[in-house]
Amino acid sequence: SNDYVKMWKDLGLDIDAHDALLGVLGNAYTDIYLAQKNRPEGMDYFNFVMSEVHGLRIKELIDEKAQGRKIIGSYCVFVPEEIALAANATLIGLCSGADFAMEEVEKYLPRNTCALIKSAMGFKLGKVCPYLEASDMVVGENTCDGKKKAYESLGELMENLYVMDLPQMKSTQGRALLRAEYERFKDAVEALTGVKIISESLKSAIQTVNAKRSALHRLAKLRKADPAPISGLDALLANQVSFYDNPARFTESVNKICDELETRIAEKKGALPEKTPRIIVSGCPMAVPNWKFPWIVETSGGVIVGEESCVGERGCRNLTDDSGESVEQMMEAITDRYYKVDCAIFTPNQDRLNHITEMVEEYQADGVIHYGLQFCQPYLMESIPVEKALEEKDIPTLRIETDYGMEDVGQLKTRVEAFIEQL
Ligand code: BJ8
Repeated sequence: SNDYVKMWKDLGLDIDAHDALLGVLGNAYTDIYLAQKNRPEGMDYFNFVMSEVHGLRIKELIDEKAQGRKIIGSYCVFVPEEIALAANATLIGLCSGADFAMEEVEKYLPRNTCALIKSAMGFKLGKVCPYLEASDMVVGENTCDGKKKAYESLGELMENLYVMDLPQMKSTQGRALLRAEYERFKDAVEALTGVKIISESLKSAIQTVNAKRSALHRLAKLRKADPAPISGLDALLANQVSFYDNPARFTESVNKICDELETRIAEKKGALPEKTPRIIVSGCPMAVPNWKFPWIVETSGGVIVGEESCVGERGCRNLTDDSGESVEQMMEAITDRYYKVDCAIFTPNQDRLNHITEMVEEYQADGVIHYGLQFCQPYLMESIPVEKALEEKDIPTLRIETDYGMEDVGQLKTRVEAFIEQL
C-alpha cells in the first residue's frame, strides 16, 4: 500500500531495490511454502506474517518507536532478549538469508566470506532491510573471525553499532567474561532507553521469553510422531519468525498450531507420509529467506524432524531460571542460560556432539545431514568430528557445503536423494 511505501521511504530504504527483494521473497514463499501439501491450518498465521513481513510488523515497530520504545537489532542468539525487554526495548533478529548487492559487498569483504555475513552487509549497502533501518541500536558480537572483522566495516556504515565480546572457551574466565559483557550490555540498553531494569521487569521479561521458547519446545516435541505432523520447512519458519514477531502473539500462535498438531497425531495425519525417512539437519543457522536446503530435502524423499541450529534447538532449547529475587540473581541466571549455547565458535565443543546424538534418538531420526555454509570455518571444521561421532554410533551422516545461490541445487538434490535412498 501507499502507506507502506511512505514508511519505507521514511526509513531510508531504496524503494526499487526493496521492491525487487520483496518480489523474490514472495515468489520463493509461493514456490516453496504454499506449494506444500497437508499443511496445518495454523500455518495461515505464518502465511500472514510473511505476507506482511516488511509491512504490518514494521508498522508496529514504528508505532512502538513513536511511543518512545527502542528497537534493538541483533545477529546472534547470544544477545539476550530478556535484557532488552526488561528495559522496555524490542529485540529483533536481523535475518541474513539472501544474497543482495553482492558487487558492492565485495568492495568491503573478501569473496571467500560466508553467505550469512555477506548478506548482512548486502542488506545494509543495498538499503533493503526495514528492520535494520528501524533499529535504534544494532548489536554485533565477536563470534567467528568473519563476523568479528565484518562488524568493523559495518560499523563504518552505521552510527549505532554496539559490539559485544564473547568467550571462546567454557571456563571460569569464559563465564566471567560473558557475565561482564551482559552487565555492560544491560548498561548500554538502559542508557539507550532511559529505563532502569528492576527485578520485576527482568522477571517478567524472562517469563515472556521462556514462554516463547516453551512454545517452540512443544512444537519440537510433537515432531517425534510418525508421520511427522508438520514439515521441517514449516517448523523452520516458526523458528525464523520467532526472531522478529511480537513475542506474546507468537507464543499464542505457536501454541494454537500445537493444539492442532496434537489432533493430527491422534488421527495419524502427517505433513508427509508415514515411514518417510527422518532427517536431523545440523549446522549453520538458516535465516529468512534461506529455505533452499530444507526444500531440497523435503522434495527428495525425506522429512526434517529437527534442526540442531541457532534457528532451531541450539537457539531455544534452554530456558532461563526465573526464580531469582534480585536483578543480580537473574543476571546470573541469564548468564547461565546463554553460556550453554553450544556454538561452534567454542573450543572444545563436546556438548554439541552430544546434543546431535541425543536429537537423533529423541526424534527417531534415520540420518543426519550436516549443513555448512561455504567458508564457515567453525562449522565446516566441526562437521568432521560430528561425522565421526555419529559414525561411531552407526548413524548415517552426510556433510554438505553450500551457499545462498541456486547453481548447486541439482547437484545437492542428487546427493541428498542418494543419501535418503540408502536409509
Ligand atoms: S551462536 S551459530 S548465531 S555465531 S555461518 S557467520 S559462524 S562463518 S552464525 Fe551464529 Fe551466534 Fe554461533 Fe549461533 Fe560465522 Fe559460520 Fe558465517 Fe555463522
